[in-house]
Amino acid sequence: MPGETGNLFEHLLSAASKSPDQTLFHRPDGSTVSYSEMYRRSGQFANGLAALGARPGDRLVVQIEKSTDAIALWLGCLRSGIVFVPLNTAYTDAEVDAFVDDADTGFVVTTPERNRGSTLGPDGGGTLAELADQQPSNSSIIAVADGDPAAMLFTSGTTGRSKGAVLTHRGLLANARALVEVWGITGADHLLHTLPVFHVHGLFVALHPLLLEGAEITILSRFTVDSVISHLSGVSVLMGVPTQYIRLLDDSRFSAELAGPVRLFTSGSAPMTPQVHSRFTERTGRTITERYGMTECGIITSNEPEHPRPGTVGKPLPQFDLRIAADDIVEVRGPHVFERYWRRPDATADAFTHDGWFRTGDVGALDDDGVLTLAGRASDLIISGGYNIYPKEIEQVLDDDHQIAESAVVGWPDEEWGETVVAFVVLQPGVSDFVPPDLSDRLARFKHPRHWNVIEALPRNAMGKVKKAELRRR
Ligand code: MCA
Ligand code: AMP
Repeated sequence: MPGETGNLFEHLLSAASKSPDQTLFHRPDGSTVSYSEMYRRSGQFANGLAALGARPGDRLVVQIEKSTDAIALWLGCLRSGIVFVPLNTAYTDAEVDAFVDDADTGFVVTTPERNRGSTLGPDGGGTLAELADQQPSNSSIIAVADGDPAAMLFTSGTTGRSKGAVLTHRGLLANARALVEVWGITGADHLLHTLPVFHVHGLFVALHPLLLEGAEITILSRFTVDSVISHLSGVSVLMGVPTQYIRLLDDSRFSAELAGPVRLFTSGSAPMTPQVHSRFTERTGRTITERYGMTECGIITSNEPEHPRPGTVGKPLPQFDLRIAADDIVEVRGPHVFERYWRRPDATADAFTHDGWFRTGDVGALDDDGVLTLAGRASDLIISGGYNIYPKEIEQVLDDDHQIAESAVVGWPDEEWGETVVAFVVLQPGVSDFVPPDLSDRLARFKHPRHWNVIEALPRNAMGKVKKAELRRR
């Protein structure tokens, strides 16, 4: 039965019929893509995927560089009911294979260099783009029920191995609409898009509210300080993670004159320290609107751009109910929240309370005005530069090394990255000269430990659990 909200695609590209010539994307080389061109390109991808045999409900795993064609592919999946499964471009082949297995699909798109399925290059080259080039641009927009999946993003939630969080058309639309309201996004806005498009932050938060309103986006293939500085003038919105703002502040060219005209700066995915908030305000005279999100829910809370309270993550978005449980964990409920982990009913059941609240795993407190302050996380999760890193995954790889008897991985505070990965290893008997193992085939570079400590024994509590807090204190 068709749902009330319908296919998210129709909402995101409504500007294509209202004002077809309106520019959607500006590329750094000066070329543009209008809303109606994006509409047609997504139709070509939808037809290309159908020609390959993909049907509604099939999962399409994509590990591709950021480009306007990558976004057209996402929109093409939406209109044809194919579930988009984006992966970090830093993942190794071994990591990608595990996700493809879990997603249980034969439909995989990678860059031409990887060539592990259909390919799509950064500038729209490669076999899938060529196949799309030959397709008609009109394709039907399938009717979806409210709970139908639009995308699946792998995340480890609060603990354990990666699970696919199934995100629905309805949930993504509810979150995008709420952000339009809270951040006052209009068709007059122009966003500078610097984030990767394989996470909720870059793929949904930084795109959907702008698309809903028919706004413009300058799309950078990746974040560099130089490219932000050269494209900031003329834009009204910048969204980023703390590491990006820290890098901008470390460059003297990032000035009040440059930042002044930007209407809205937002930050999230990792905590922003009070020092960075104040450095930003001292330099630019402006404030950063900090917000809090999670793959399973999109954005949960945000400061109000007009009245930001640095150090807090603001109030729940419209239609979100938020409460603090007895153990101080933030729990949320509402149409934005995901429905299930892919084929993991056990993990889904564990993630929700018996009365239907999602347990975020973040520890926080609400003040009398309903403003949330986060105090950390209940798990050992490390957040480095906005990427989540699970100690257990690294420990398992380290423990396979012939030199290592056992290992423990912790996050260590770092000015630029927020946290950085530190490994403690106990050596096998007889090993005296430890050489950090080559992890390049098994773990993406951003997960590799940056510091190694050889210790006699891991500190454990009475239950045998490694005392990570004690390791961090060392
Ligand atoms: C890159 N490297 C990293 C990271 N990124 N190391 C640790 N943590 C990282 N996050 C390493 C590379 O492995 C490489 O190491 C070296 O840094 C340079 O790599 P490069 O690709 O040039 O890095 P970069 O382009 O400068 O990347 C930094 C970055 C990036 C721009 C801050 O990490 C980034 O885009 N982060 C944003 C992540 C994000 O969007 N998160 C949202 C998820 P070596 O030199 O050793 O080879 S959370 C979410 O979606 C929720 C809903 C939310 O709240 O938003
Ligand atoms: P992910 O699972 O990649 O979606 O990351 C979500 C996690 O990022 C949340 O559970 C929080 O721990 C963290 N996070 C997101 N935004 C913020 C923020 N503004 N301050 C502190 N932590 C944040």
